[in-house]
Amino acid sequence: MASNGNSSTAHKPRGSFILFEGGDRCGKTTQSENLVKHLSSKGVDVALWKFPDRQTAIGQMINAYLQGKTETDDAAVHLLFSANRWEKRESMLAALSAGQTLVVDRYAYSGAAFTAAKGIPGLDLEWCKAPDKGLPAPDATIYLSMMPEAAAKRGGYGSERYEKEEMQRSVAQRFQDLRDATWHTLDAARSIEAVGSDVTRIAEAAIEACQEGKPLEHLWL
Ligand code: Z5A
Ligand code: MG
Repeated sequence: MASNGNSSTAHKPRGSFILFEGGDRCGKTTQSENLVKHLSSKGVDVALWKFPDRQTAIGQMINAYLQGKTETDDAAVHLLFSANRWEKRESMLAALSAGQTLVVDRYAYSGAAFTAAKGIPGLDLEWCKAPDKGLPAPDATIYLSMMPEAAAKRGGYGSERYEKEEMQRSVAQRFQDLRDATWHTLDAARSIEAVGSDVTRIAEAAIEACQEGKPLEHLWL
């Protein structure tokens, strides 16, 4: 049947996938929450996501590992973090194609950076990236850059497994190896407001590009 051309059949532009990455205490959660508030106030359909998603059965295994309640083989826990993203893939694609913008607090770049930072023979960066190949790729990755020593001054690191300065330094190096065309590096040692105004500019440009038809890409293929 031919379309009658009314607005109910008009194509709605997809939402944008805006990702925050960076080390511990650099301000990812602060900035992602502020961005969601700002976009909502402008009428943008937007949701905040976070990885690991500790609510799922896989996420609960990850949570126990991060809190030091269980010991898991490093390769196995890496695959759990990746599976935690794959189990959310369909709902992520559905939200984006329904026009919802997703602001995401950590994703596959954290996955690869943290495991590769352990320096375990065989678990190099390429091995670490492999299980996430083909996942939806972000339209903009906002990397909040900060010296681990400075981040530690923000109330100190927590008590979870990776929250140590030496580990954070190694992670920061791996993040540099993962930079790609989606990457925007911001100096996260500035005020919340100064970082936030750069974040808004990057996010609004990413949303506009998606509205103009930028296709969704896939990670590391
Ligand atoms: N991990 C992994 O190994 N593999 C994976 O695949 C994934 C993750 C996805 C869970 O992280 C751990 O899982 C993480 C990586 C690993 N381990 N580490 N490290 P998480 O996301 O649950 O926790 P986190 O992000 O590392 O820590 P965080 O405390 O949530 O940091 P943040 O979100 O970047 O910071 P924040 O909460 O927004 O801010 C921290 C404090 O600083 C807070 O008091 C703020 O008010 C303050 N703040 C924020 N911005 C500023 C500025 N600009 N000036 C001054 N003070 C500020
Ligand atoms: Mg956080």
